[in-house]
Amino acid sequence: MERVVGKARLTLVQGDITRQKVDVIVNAANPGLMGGGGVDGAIHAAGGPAILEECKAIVARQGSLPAGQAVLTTGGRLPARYIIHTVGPVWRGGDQGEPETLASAYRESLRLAVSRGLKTVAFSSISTGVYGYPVELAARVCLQEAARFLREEGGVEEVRMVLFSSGTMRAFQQALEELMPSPQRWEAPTFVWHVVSLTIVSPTGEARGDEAPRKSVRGRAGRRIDRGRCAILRNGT
Ligand code: AR6
Repeated sequence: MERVVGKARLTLVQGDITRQKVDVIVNAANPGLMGGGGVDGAIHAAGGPAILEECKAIVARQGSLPAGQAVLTTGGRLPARYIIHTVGPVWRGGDQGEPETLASAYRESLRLAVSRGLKTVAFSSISTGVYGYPVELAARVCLQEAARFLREEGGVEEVRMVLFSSGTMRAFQQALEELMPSPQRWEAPTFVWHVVSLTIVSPTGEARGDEAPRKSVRGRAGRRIDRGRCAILRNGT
């Protein structure tokens, strides 16, 4: 599923973020940046020890990473060149600033990508696993912030949401459809209602020698059409 926003593509794919061939993938990390379970564990396992080495150096330099912020490391052995590590909020019921912190995690990750000239960015669904953020709510926050960023700030070519499970994929599809409905499709009922066909009726049917022509015929909906006139009929009426 895909939408064009500004000059960029906003895409949803179901899959494994460690296999994405993009400039940078975004990890759902924790403040200590020491790896963990979920997508964080998968990224460290697939990318190798160089990632943890850089994470340790970052923490030694600037301390632990607050929720809503983002830092960049090598992609190690991953197909992606770099990894952005961001920390999402732990869900505590929704009135502890969770939506703002989650939006900040996406925004700061995108700003970091732009500042490093990285054009294709693949995100995991931040906070919706161990951190317990309800995915239907998180999907809306994520897509709203990504769309706002692409419209108002820009600088990337693709924001790709990589959703691991079919349930997460469905939640994001629904949120995207609500936020940016797909253009009307040319399906039969729509076609009937939207296309007005010009039907020119020859009122006499065929010319039949010197036989007196009929004065009128009936249109498809039984409407009378007089000789020498044409009628515009709405399909199906
Ligand atoms: N590719 C894409 N998405 C994945 C993958 C994968 N390989 N594996 C899991 N997911 P989580 P959080 C999805 O728990 O909620 C870690 O221990 C997963 O299905 O990884 O932000 C960190 O160290 C879910 O939809 O991240 C932190 O301590 C989404 O990734 C804590 O968990 C996020 O789930 C962060 O929790």
